[in-house]
Amino acid sequence: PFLENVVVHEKFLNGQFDTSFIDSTPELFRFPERKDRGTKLLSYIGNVTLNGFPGVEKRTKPIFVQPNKPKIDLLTAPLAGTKQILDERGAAGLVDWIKEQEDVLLTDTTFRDAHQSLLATRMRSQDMFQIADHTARMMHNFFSLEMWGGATFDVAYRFLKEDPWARLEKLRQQMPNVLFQMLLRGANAVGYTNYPDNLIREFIQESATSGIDVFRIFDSLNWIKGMEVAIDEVRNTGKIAEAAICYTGDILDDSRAKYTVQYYKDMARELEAAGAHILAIKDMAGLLKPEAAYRLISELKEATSLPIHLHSHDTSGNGIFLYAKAIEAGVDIVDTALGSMAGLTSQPSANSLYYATKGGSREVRADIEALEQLNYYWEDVRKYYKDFESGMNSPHSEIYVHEMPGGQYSNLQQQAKAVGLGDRWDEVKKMYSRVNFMFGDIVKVTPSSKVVGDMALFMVQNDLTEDNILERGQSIDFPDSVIEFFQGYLGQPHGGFPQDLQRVVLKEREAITVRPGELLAPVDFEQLEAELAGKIGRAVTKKDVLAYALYPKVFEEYANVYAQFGDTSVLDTPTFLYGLKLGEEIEVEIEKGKTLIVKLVSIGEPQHDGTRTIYFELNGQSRELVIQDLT
Ligand code: 3PY
Ligand code: ZN
Repeated sequence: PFLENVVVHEKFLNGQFDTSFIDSTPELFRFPERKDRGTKLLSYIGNVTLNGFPGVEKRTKPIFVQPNKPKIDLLTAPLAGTKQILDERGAAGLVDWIKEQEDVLLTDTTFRDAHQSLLATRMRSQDMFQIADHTARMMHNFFSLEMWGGATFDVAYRFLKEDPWARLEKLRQQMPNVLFQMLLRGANAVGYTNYPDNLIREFIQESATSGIDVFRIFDSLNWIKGMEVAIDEVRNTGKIAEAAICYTGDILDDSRAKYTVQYYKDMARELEAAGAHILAIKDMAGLLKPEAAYRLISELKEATSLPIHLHSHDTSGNGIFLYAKAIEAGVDIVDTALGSMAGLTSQPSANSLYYATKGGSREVRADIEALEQLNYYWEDVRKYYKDFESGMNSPHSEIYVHEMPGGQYSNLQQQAKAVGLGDRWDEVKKMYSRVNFMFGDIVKVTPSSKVVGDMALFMVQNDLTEDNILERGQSIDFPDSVIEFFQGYLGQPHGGFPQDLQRVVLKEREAITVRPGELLAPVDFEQLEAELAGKIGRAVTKKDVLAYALYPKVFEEYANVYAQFGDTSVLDTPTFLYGLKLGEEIEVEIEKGKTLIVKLVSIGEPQHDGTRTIYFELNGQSRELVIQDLT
């Protein structure tokens, strides 16, 4: 508009103007190349077609069936559910309501832990959006949907190049009736290290405003101090603080004297005193044996008046039996996944549990027909992510030995492959168990489990054993996460650190014993916003700033990729992971009512500079793009 006004200006037309400033400042006229959304998407598709997607074997795009969606009426609003109970009666009212229920309530983890545990957290928002309207109608009687937090926040930015906040907000619009639940790692939020208190508080506020109702809060060492700030802030938002005990060891094994029933009862009482609305038993690795569950839940019911919510993983194959015993002992809510996303390192199947409790004194509340139909959808979608499957295809009772969390199994395996230890995976698993005992038998859940995993990889890579570590470790630089752990930056483990190993790892560094949040300077959000805006050259939102504060590098990288390719979350998953086949045409809805039709016409020969020209049609018009061939 400025230039258009200039050229029609009277003085300009009469030649009465002076352009010396313009002539002497050419830098003002170097505009960044502004690419439209269509071109950016073509550029992404061209790149992934030529160069593949990290972690996906490069091959011709497989033929996938269109995921089978239930044929139901989506025009009728979903029935009211637990979300309305919370909104109408508040947190305390919801807790009373839970206690009044006779049958067993379910939390569905399909949108979070199930794919974190089976598919290295790679499930894209698009696949959730496609089924969310159905889910709201067909699972309206669930207690909650665990659909955010844990590793999904980080992985969304890091690997999927999409915004987890946008996932939350859109799902919230699509599913207004069932409580949304997230996993929050206490003082580690959704990251791998302790953060300043004000960042934890802001993150919780923003999550609550964006749609989270139930915050499952845990500390990776069961250190209550690491959970207090989060519990307090969740209470400030009026949402539900579900505080978790992380279950480790084996209460039935007298030789594992560190984690006894008494230990868990004491912890439950402390969590109740700290303000928990619900008590979660977070059995992140699936170590809780059926008889142990019966005993633990019976005793916890005596120790506190809180409703009990059990989370487990089916790695051993004992999940349904374990839940049956927990139900007998009076558990209020259990976590399940839809059948085709359940089992093994994921949660036990809701569908199976429904039948397992049928005819008993406490049945599971679910509409089995609906669950079976939704199953088909996820069965088809899961095939997209085949390359991220862990390869585990039968129950592993060895979980009782290595104690690796379900959410870690497929992720650590990817990490092992990435450092060239893919074929020594068995050794890594054994080492994982040894490292646990070297560390003093600790709770292993993110991020403490990551420290154990990093150390196990490091020891296998460097041929270290528990016998030579103290001696050889003197001259070795340990992984950063291991150093941070022994410095006390993840908090204090029950029973303290093994001092010999701590000395070897830390060398001249000091360890702390206070809560890291007491030492960390508060985040200056304004300064961070300015810094980020400078880096990415666009207006930033509060959500961006929070993500940047949590993971500066990951967020910056995401923002750069976004600037280059635009919003790739709108692509269907096969295209996102494999690109297009020659002659293939797809439709991409870039916003409501705005669809692009993209066709890959041909791929040119490689040029001497390593590029190729890719010929597309975009809405019927020819488009050529020069893309670097990195293969
Ligand atoms: C996470 O913290 O991501 C977990 O799922 C821990 O079990
Ligand atoms: Zn889990």
